[in-house]
Amino acid sequence: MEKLAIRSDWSREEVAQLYRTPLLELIMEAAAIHRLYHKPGEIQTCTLLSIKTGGCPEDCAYCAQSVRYHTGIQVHRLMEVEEVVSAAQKAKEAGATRFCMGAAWREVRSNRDFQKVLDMIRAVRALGLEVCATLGMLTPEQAHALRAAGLTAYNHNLDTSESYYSHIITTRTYQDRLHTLQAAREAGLSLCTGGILGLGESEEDRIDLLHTLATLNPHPESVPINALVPIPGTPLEEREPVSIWDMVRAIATARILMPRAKIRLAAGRERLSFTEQALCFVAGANSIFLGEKLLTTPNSSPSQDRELFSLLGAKEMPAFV
Ligand code: SAM
Ligand code: DTB
Ligand code: SF4
Repeated sequence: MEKLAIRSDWSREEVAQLYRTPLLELIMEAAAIHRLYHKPGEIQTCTLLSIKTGGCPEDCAYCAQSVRYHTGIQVHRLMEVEEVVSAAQKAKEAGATRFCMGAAWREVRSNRDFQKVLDMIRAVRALGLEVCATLGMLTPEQAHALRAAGLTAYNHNLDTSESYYSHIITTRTYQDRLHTLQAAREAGLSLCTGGILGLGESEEDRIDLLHTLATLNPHPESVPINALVPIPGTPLEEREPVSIWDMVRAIATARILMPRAKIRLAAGRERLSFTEQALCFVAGANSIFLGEKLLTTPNSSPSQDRELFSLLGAKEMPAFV
């Protein structure tokens, strides 16, 4: 198999056809493409830290941190720079190469808080880690300031299709999301953007989401595929868990459409067996969140992940690949 040109001109029909390829064939094609563009066996390890938790004015129906739902989480104001640096140092010692800071904001509003986040970025970057942040909507000026402080990537998920979006979030639009992605890209930040499966979306919605991601030009540097973690108290608390086969199908399709991207097996990994996770890696996933916690919910434990890496002979991808 030869490397083909990376395409951002996928038609909706091509994406749909690919998505509906018989699963075994799809996985094998994805694995072949994966080998061409990535070192098989290398997995990126990112650690998340919620630097500002809860109290968010948005109404994202899946989220533990929206002020609209009674989820019982512990609200926490913006952390101090020293606390964040110490968490990043621990993450580095545990083997993480990227540190992702998440804030439950609709957008960055306070200049004082923003300056503090810039200080966090400078300090974490100085540890030799890649730094990612997810702070809600950004203006072009804020995006430039983040870049100047040394931010590697900006996470801003599209979550689902444009047409299903208003069933999940009413306080902002899909276009708002795309504008922030554009601001981040124009400032020279790598984009980390993906979605959540299991919100109640249809197959068509999943195809639409993958089509939107794969027609971003250039492709996102990383694409998190989250499985909904149902949060008691949110409108989606009773959603059926997404099947492993749907996860694998979405991962394999994303791998084929966006060969160079890191595809992250993100939230929801905790409930997958080693065998199921291995299948996701074979299908093209090559990034995970490492650490006890995601933002507010538990993640697979680091000791289990060490066992998984050892079993698979997997290695951490070095920073700044
Ligand atoms: N407030 C910022 C925003 O919305 O962009 C950043 C933080 S937000 C919690 C980051 C992402 O986490 C969301 O876009 C969503 O994709 C994912 N997420 C949040 N809650 C989730 C859940 N319960 N299950 C799966 N993914 C979730
Ligand atoms: C992403 O795509 N998933 C992460 C990260 N980017 C910010 C967040 C997952 C959150 C899961 C629910 C929680 O822990 O609150
Ligand atoms: Fe707020 Fe982000 Fe949660 Fe939406 S996903 S409620 S914007 S923290």
